[in-house]
Amino acid sequence: MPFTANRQYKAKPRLLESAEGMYFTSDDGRKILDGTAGLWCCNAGHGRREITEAVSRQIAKLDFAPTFQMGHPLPFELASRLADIAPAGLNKIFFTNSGSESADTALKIALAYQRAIGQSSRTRLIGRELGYHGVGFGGISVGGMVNNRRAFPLQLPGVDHLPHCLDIARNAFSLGLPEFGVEKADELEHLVTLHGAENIAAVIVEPMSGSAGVILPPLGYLQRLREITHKHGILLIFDEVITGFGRVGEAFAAQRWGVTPDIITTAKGLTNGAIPMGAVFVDEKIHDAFMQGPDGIELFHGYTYSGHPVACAAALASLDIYQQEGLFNKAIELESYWQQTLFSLRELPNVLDIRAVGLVGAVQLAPNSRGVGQRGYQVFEQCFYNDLMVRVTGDTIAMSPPLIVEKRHIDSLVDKLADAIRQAN
Ligand code: PXG
Repeated sequence: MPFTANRQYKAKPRLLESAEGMYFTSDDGRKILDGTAGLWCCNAGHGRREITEAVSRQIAKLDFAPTFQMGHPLPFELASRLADIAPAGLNKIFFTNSGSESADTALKIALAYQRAIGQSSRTRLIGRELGYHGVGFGGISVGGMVNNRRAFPLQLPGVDHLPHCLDIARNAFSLGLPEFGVEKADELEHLVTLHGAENIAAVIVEPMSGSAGVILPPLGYLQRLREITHKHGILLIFDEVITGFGRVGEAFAAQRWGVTPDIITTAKGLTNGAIPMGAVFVDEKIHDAFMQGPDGIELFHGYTYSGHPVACAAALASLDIYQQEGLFNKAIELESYWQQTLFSLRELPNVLDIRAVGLVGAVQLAPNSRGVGQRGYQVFEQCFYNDLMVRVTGDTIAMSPPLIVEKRHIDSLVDKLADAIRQAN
């Protein structure tokens, strides 16, 4: 099982059998409030009939079509729909099947682009401590979650990392983006001095770290990264696998926080989690650089299932729902209620920090004497038995409810979580 303590799980399994709207149903018939949109992906909630029908129509009409030197209409239609909601300029799209594939695809495009424009010495990639970019070798190399790297010492060479932005000492209980830490972006200048700008291809960061426990970008931080990357001819990649499709408001975090990168990686919410699919959004200038050389294959990269017809159908139906229901505005509309309600947990025992933006939140707990992660796991398990799904990473409980969430669900979520925190020891 992925990222699971297999033996613990098998001793005490947790099984989900169906899902509808804001709720899963477990094998023992309990309705479990989905506080995490599955794994940050079911942004329009579960069991959406429009997606089911689109998928079923498509699989009957064209179940598969090769996309190597061949095409079918749906990826083109989807790419143009996605370009319409993307930040200006990021209108060329490459389809993958997951966030991990999107991250590796983006890194490969960055390297190949630098070569294509005659900057072949630009081979270094810069990630960030505590970053998560999936589990491919590229992703774990630029990623910075130590447990995901430790057992796999053979990684990409020439990678370096910026410092992470978690600073509880200065920023605990910030409402929205934290005030302190913009200077963490200046570390990029140090890496440029150390390695030479002419050797650096790209910087990849999540605009907001999700997996590491919801680490928010300090005010001005993303702008500063953009300025420094521009100044030195380094591509900036935003990994929006979690933040894309409305999670922090607007379609992308790039728009919410007013910083346009050169490449955006996505997956998850692209199909509302219903069918695996990812998409890499690339600035037109990058695409155009590949179209200059001799006639032939411009990018030696792609997957059997790139632009899979059934996945495209799921994505198109998801986009329809997002747009018809105004779901990209929901995280902004509910942000202040979400923040205030979550912050009511502030006085509970062992709460070290609460972070919340858009419809994402985290409660960081103090570790107990049994070790790091023990209290967090206890709260996660207790939430599940309180009929609430949350995520746990270390001692941080992370939440990202579907964007169809209503105030009454937020109240219920916070009550159940409060109860689990009170019970933990
Ligand atoms: N980039 C980011 C920013 C992610 O959050 C990936 C890439 C990889 O996506 P795939 O589709 O290859 O898993 C992710 C995935 C969690 C959690 O609760 C987060 C992810 C996946 C599963 C659990 O922290 N993020």
